[in-house]
Amino acid sequence: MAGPLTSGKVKSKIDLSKKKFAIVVAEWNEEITEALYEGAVAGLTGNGVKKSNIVRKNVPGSFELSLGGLWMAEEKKIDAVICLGCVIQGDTPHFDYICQAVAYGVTEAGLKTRKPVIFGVLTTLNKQQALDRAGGKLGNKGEEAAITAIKMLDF
Ligand code: DLZ
Repeated sequence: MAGPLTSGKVKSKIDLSKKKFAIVVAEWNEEITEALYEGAVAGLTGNGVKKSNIVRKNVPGSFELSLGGLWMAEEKKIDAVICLGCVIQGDTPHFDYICQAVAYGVTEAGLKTRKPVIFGVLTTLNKQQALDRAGGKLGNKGEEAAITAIKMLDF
């Protein structure tokens, strides 16, 4: 196996039924980000998180995940934040600027608030690569992001 367990049931010392999660979803490439969202919710509820303890917020694009993620992490009642987006490479350097900015911003949001703020952003060369990772043949990175959040709470 190339990495840690990223789907299914996670062993955890904490009572996940008491933990509150925010999922921030970018509206760009909506077909993909909605599938990531479904995967993230399944990953959380499959591990005992109550649906009523999951708050969803939308932002226009992945670039806005940094601030949306920070705002949610600053909420006292929120224990962890999952940021979901999909950036698909185009013909201009826009892709690189967005990917770098959101990776930096999501990291900053976690460090600033000292809470898990998870980078659930697909950065792909084309739409097929994104579909493969959003419930397709390579799994669902939204679910992986949810499992990562749980593991960080269990640190
Ligand atoms: C502008 C833009 C472009 C070209 N591509 C994407 C993309 O593939 N995925 C995504 O989430 N957002 C994209 N955006 C929008 C930016 O993230 C952002 O919303 C705008 O630049 C406004 O700040």
